[in-house]
Amino acid sequence: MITLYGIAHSRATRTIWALEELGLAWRHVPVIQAPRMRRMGRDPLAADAALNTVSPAFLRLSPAGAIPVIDDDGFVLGESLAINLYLAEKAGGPLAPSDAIERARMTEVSLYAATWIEDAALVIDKNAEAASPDAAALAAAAAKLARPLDVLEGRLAAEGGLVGGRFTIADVGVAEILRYARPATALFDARPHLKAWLAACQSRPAFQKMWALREAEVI
Ligand SMILES: N[C@@H](CCC(=O)N[C@@H](CS)C(=O)NCC(=O)O)C(=O)O
Repeated sequence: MITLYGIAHSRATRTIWALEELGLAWRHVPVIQAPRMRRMGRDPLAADAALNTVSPAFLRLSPAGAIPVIDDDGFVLGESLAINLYLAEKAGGPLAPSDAIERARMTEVSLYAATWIEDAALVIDKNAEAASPDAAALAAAAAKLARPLDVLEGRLAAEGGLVGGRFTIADVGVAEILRYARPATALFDARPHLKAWLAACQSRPAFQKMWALREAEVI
């Protein structure tokens, strides 16, 4: 049985979505982010604090102190995109790489999204929720995203998918990274293949199930 550590208001969405896509049995241990607790005025090191990313028990499991983490019968793994690639290979089927080239392509696009897209996309996400959005930061983030989003748009237009012309585990991670940028609608209106691809990803039953779990989550 796979145990997933991490609340659904975190990058654990990627793992929950993947687990649901792959039909793997899992149980949920909702570890909360310590910074989120502090923002809510709760002390993460208090004796009665909920399990969180600075709890000694969690740090013993994962010294990185970040969620998500999985424990698959004693195999402990962090980093959401690595977790998802592992889960897909474990489950097999069309979401998994069929050979070394597909594995490399999935790794490539996952790392591309994590290193070239995620930070700027998070700026958009944070500002979308802010009482006074930072217009300069938003413009800089949109400018930084132009080339990487063009790269994905080109790949989708040419190949009909990110890897292998089909929905794979790489789509889960990349779609969840791009979700942070979604409030910047002009970025997607200018890239119709990317916009349609993200909508198709988010219409999948496994995404919807993950989203319902997240919406129902009490933090
Ligand atoms: N690259 C990591 C990032 C993990 C990460 O930053 N997780 C955040 C929540 S989304 C976290 O655990 N923050 C807790 C903390 O900073 O104490 C991944 O994709 O898994």
